[in-house]
Amino acid sequence: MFSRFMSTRLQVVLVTVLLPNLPAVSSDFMMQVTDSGYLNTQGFDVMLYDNTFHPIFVDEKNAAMQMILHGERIATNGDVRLLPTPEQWDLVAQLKGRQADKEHGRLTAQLSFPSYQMEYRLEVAAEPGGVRVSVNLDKPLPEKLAGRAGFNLEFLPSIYAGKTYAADDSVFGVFPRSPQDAMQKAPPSPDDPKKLWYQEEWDKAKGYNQPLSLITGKNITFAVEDPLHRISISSETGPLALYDGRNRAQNGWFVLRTLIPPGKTEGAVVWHIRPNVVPNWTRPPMVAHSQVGYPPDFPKVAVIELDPKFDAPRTARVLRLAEDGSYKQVYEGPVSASTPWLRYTYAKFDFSPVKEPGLYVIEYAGQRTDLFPIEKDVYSRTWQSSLDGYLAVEMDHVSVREGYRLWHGISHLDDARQAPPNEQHFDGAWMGPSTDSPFQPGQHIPGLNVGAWYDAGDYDIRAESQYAVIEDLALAYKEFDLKWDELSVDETARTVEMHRPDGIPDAVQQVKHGVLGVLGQIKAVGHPFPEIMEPNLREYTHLGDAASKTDGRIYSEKLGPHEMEGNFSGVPDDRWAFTTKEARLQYGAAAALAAASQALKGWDDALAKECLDTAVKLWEDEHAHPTVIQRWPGGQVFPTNFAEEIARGEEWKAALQLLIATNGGEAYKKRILELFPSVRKRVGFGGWTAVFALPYMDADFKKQLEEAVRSYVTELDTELATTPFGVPPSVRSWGGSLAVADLGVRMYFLHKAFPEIVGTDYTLRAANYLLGTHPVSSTSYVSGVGTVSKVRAYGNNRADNTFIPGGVIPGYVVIKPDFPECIDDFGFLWFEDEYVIDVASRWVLAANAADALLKSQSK
Ligand SMILES: [Ca+2]
Ligand SMILES: [Ca+2]
Ligand SMILES: [Ca+2]
Repeated sequence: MFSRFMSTRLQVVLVTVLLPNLPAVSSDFMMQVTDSGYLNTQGFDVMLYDNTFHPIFVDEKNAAMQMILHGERIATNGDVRLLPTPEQWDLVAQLKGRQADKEHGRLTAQLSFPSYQMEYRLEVAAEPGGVRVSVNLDKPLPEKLAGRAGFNLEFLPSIYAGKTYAADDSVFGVFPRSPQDAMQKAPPSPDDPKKLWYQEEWDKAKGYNQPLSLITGKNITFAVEDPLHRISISSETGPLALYDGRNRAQNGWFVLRTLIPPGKTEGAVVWHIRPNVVPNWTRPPMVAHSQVGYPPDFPKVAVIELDPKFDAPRTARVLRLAEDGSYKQVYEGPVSASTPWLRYTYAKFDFSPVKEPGLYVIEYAGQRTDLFPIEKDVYSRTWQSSLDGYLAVEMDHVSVREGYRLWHGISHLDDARQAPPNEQHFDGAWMGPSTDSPFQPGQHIPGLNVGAWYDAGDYDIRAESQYAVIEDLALAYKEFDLKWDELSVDETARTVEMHRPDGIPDAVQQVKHGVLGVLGQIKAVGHPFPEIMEPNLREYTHLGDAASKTDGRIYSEKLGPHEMEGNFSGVPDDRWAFTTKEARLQYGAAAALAAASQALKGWDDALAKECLDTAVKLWEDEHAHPTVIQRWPGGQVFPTNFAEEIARGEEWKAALQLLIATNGGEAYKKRILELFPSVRKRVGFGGWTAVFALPYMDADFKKQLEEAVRSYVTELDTELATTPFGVPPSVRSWGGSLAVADLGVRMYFLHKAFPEIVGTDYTLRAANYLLGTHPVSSTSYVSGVGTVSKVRAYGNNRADNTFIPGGVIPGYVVIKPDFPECIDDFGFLWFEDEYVIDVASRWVLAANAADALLKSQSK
């Protein structure tokens, strides 16, 4: 078999590395099962199925057996898989149960592949110096799975690429920076269970190839030279083979694997894992601070994240950088007592007394932070990249150029074809039994190739995020007089040029770009609709210039697969339009268009009028002929009351924007009064926007809102007091940046309306959080903003391991049960790294809010 003999390019001579004086290595530790149910020794943890594969996205690189070594999650997805390098949608086992046995120091999971009648027990047991991992089958391996089922464990490429490996003391090499392996056919067996249609289609399109292994052996050590990441694995059963998952997909990891042999049941695969655990290792403290710095006369509080076992000094110092490059201590102050949260504890260092403008670092426990300024107006340059950088790059149906660089050409000129009824699509898109559209399934719908933004790290157009961006930017323009102009936008020529002012505010041009997309849908099919989405996974996974994703020509079934004729081609690569009519979108679009009409006034009066007229019409249509609420994206039929609640929330937004846009229209005012009793019960969830109605309402309305805000603030303070950073913690499966930006925006407007009840600190805290004062690391979540920011992120250029200026990442998540994670130098975990357009637009608002508070208080 191809492996070490053909990989001569990887056989490098290991240079003797002179290691610094490191503590002796402990090899006889014995791990214990913690109260929260995983195996632990100081410096090393093993979890088993605290995190499961995702029901829709399947493999998120956060499931099954996982290992955390010296504070980093080095390995994931430890379980039986049917391919050497499985991808996102490939088959995973079903978890039936799991136990943590404290007495025997053992984690167990019961699993099965029902379609193959294969059941087994995965066991991870403490043994001196590491763990024993075993796969124990109920019955011998089904014949169909011979040579296919094996135990896989995936290692994080950002740690191991460029580091060494050694096998059986005879094969040595370096993990490659990019995948370099020969591929071989790995066709499925004809009686494999049927996959979802789009998976089948994609598998066929890609071809059934798998990489050959880099090396094989019975004992393999990774990162021989690196005491913090060195780990040895030996197999008691079949050989270990190391594969590079990136040969198949850019988000692949390095996979170590042993095949399950035929005929065996108990102990079919047995591994012994021996990490190098530095004795008494403690995680260095992480000093979280704002990467853009602090204004002189405002509170300055760094949050210090501590390993509970770390001997934490009680004071920290602030040093000022002089122009000759020397550092001079200007302040030393106490560090507060620390409070526990998840696996770490958190202390605060208040250095508000430091006020002199300058460049500073915080020094704590022998380490220095990144440099940050103290100066006035620290927030004044924090949001522009999100508007004229990231959101510009996301503009669909135009080309976007920056200096010599073309970010992308004119994309999706062939939008879009009518999606068929009853279409269950990937990524949650779904079409019900009726298309609600005058077009035939598969027919081209003209007029959809204008405006709109790519939704996130992918390229679809999703209604809710479009509306949110339009509303955010329209509000930002109005509230903060956002005249920033660095983009040239020509919708007729379909060109956008960065760093080239054209006399029109960029916020206005972005709002216009958004409404062109929304109006295009309404004009084409009669109503706004949920989604324009790639037809297949090959396009969905496309990375690179979106203009090359489709051929830009309208599909014609009269043409052969390689034929083109004028503007038509025989390639069915045009995106699908999911055209369901839904109440939440009728109102959502009305709200966005009414908001846009206010921003466009004076810049494009005809379009402003069209926006308002269309919004009024949507409102009136929906009131005269309410859309039956019966479904939700993804096709699930949600409880009526939930769908109803969502629709009423959108109706509230529409009423509010129409009230403002019509300067107090009676119909909207009446509806606002009807909805208000329920809306004021959810101040934190959109209810706060009632402040925008105040100019049109009486004193009683204001009084009711004031009472609601008063009790909301009490609740919020109690809730936030339990968190180390004073903002909503990120405890779901996707990082919580949006919730924090939203807090910043919400509390700014509430402060303006009720300054006696709501202070300014929430908004500044929210901004400081996104700019670095958060768990895990002090890296700014706004790419390119601040001294150190996230520069490997899940934008559509992620294959280049890079970032889009102004994109805002979701930020840390909690790897269950207690490990907060946001990996700095890796951008392929969507739940930590993926930019989404409405997070960027919310940041434009939140950052301007912080800036405005600063300016108003410095006067
Ligand atoms: Ca998407
Ligand atoms: Ca402009
Ligand atoms: Ca096409």
